[in-house]
Amino acid sequence: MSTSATYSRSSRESASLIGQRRDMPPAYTEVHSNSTDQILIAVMGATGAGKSSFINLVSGSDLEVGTGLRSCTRGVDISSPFTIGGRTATLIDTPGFDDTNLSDTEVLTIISLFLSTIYEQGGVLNGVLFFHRISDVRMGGISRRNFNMFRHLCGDEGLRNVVIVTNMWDEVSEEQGLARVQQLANEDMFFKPALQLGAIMLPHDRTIGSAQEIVRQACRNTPVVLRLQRELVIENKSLAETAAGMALDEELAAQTRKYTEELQELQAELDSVIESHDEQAANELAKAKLDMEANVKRINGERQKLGNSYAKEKGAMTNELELLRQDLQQERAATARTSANIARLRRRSEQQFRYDQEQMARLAQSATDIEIQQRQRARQRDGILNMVIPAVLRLFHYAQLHVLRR
Ligand SMILES: Nc1nc2c(ncn2[C@@H]2O[C@H](COP(=O)(O)OP(=O)(O)O)[C@@H](O)[C@H]2O)c(=O)[nH]1
Ligand SMILES: [Mg+2]
Repeated sequence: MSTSATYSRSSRESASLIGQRRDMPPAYTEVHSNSTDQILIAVMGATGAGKSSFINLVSGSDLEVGTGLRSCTRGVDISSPFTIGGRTATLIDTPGFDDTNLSDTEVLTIISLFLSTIYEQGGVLNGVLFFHRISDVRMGGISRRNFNMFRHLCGDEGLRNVVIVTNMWDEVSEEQGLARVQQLANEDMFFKPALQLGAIMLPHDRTIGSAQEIVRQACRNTPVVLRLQRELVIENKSLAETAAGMALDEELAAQTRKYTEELQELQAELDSVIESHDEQAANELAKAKLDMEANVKRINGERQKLGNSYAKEKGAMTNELELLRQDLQQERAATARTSANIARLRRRSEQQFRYDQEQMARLAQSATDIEIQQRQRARQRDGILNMVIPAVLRLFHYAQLHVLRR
């Protein structure tokens, strides 16, 4: 039996809503928003947290779902739009900051490109879902890193539209799950600060009902501009200057420091084994040193990328969008021309039809007139004949009488 079935109603209710209700005034709302019946929700969290599965379940989409530890969301993915509470919702799937195909810099760049572009195009997020596996024994490195990056890109102001979704309840006992919820909600190093700033925590038990309830919760929000959107679009910062960019750069810098120290230690060891002529140890250390140098190079490359890839990609994306917009305009103009031509043709054929009908009516009338005339003429002729013949007959009669009399 699935453990989700044993996740009883009362305990689900007790865990169902943790965090403050959002009757607080918006900390930072922007003037423009999606049309009121359009809902846009971003879904974030570590790789394998169940984001794509959730999106597929609630929207009927067919996004790729992971089978092992490898991630499959390459960049941002968009669900099919679906109707909920009479409104049309679209969910945005994002890669986690532990992706097997993308570096963290690439993940942040992709999320930044999406968030800034959608905001520039007049779209705002009604909510952000952060997925956390309740089956994780503790909020380990990956979950914590993902949540840290998430906190930086949402900012305090974005948290009131955040739902922390706990899932994979079928992999823990009810007691374990509820104890973990309490721990996550009550400890400063976990979700407590976010919950105090307006985020809420809801469980997802893999049923469509719980998925819809989570989406409905996000539909009730007033759309909010996330910190990363404000920094990139309104304050025109570079990605490296944003809170999320700085946090990631700090992490990369710490990694560089660590690798550089290890490299120095390796070098010292290598010097001593070279002195002691231990060739095998020297070879092993030289190889370890090469690996470490490659690590330092990779991390430095990531830091450089963090400094310039967003601007480069953003430029390319803006050009692409401009071309698409032009294409769309041309298509719209062509459609408008075609519609005008069709309307003109329709008017003309209607005119022609009316004209033809009038002509036909006129012809029919003429035919009737001719018939009438013919009938009249026939009647006249008959009349004339009727008058002439008796007259002729009479004349003949008189003439006859006259002859006979002679
Ligand atoms: N046991 C269990 N597995 C789940 C649940 N949700 C998703 N999964 C599985 O977790 C794996 C990763 O899911 P996926 O949706 O690809 O996660 P993503 O990387 O966050 O998009 C897949 O094998 C899913 O079938 C759940 O609630 N319980
Ligand atoms: Mg996925």
